[in-house]
Amino acid sequence: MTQKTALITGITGQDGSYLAEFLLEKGYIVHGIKRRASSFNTQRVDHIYQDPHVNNAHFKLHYGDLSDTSNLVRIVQETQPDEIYNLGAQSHVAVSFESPEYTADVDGMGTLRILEAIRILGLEKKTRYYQASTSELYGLVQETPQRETTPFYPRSPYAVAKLYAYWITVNYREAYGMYACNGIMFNHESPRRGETFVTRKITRGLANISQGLEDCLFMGNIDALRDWGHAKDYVRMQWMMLQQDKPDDFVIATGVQYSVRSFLEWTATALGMQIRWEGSGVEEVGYAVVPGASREAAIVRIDPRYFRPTEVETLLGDPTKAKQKLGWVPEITAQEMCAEMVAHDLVEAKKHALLKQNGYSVNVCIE
Ligand code: NDP
Ligand code: GDR
Repeated sequence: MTQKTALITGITGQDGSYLAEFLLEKGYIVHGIKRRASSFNTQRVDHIYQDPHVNNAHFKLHYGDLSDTSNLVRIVQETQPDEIYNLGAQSHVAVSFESPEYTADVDGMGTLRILEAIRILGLEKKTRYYQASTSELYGLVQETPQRETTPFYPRSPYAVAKLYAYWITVNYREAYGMYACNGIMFNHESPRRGETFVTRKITRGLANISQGLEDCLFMGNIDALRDWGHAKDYVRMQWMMLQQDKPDDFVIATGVQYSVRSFLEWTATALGMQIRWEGSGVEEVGYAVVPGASREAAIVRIDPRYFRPTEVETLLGDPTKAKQKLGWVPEITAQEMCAEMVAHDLVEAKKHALLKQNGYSVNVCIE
């Protein structure tokens, strides 16, 4: 079998890093697009970095940006990929209300730019395309659980941009016969999750509190419900979608739903605390109950700053099609994932605490 080449946008992000590992293990040559930044931004892929001066490097990073058409065309031309995974995005829903135009450009138009690059270069029959679509498309949900046929009702600039990306992917498949697929991914997390998404904010924040590095975590809508899976399971599915005879769109989810509040409670339990809730609405406070401790400290408070202008209250996916057609089954539960994230963030918090005890200044960056 000939060696395959993949190009990943968003390789420095959570999914990009796991997908790159996965494809390298499968023997692919992996190219990734990284953004120019004023300081290093490749922490998630540094462990798989290969020196480009050594022959036969299977992992190569290219400077680029989804807002830059000529750059994308050149990279696709140079790399001649068998598979493109478009994972790059301004992926934070709350931030998309602050930067709606940028989000539309990168998440919506960026998708078009890559599809056009494939077409301009005449690679429609060679290059298979994966689009990172999202459960945020369902927004104000029209049916529960959400499946491939559930109508969309996006509730943020991010989701509206991703709606364009979803449909332009379908359109290029139908218009030009391209092998292009949407993975409608529900939330997926890991120890590599960005620090301002809710799960990581919780595991990192409570781990810091347990080590005396922070006092209190300020949260938004803790009664939001999500269907959380593990990023490792989801990148495997991204690859599986591109190995079929015919392109198709799939919901990728666990089929189980929990609240942000439950995620807070699991994390606290893993750190040896219980949370006692008192009050309601913006006045609600979560107190840490630690066995043997005389005083209960307020460790969770509500800050309306984290409420979104239009919220997605509940998401629950139905992964039946992925199970039946591709045989995909998620292997890691939300609770197991939470335990892994807590263990990771506790090690980090302990390192910081040790530095602090020894007189070094520590900045834990709270959001
Ligand atoms: P991350 O936010 O962790 O990673 C996003 C990646 O996109 C980063 O590598 C980032 O670069 C890159 N990026 C941002 N802006 C640009 C740009 N202008 N040009 C090129 N690259 C850019 O996201 P995830 O890994 O969690 O998600 C991957 C994809 O899947 C995203 O498209 C997201 O919207 C989508 N998705 C994610 C879900 C989830 O629960 N994780 C669920 C459904 C969909 P840098 O590192 O420099 O910031
Ligand atoms: P989401 O993920 O918006 O679903 O998008 P996020 O973790 O940001 O929020 C999940 C839910 O938690 C509520 N919430 C808070 N969220 C954040 N970030 N910070 C808080 O303090 C907080 N308090 C409560 C939110 O309101 C929301 O209801 C993610 C991203 O990865 C998208 O790119 C992806 O498309 C979707 O998942 C599926």
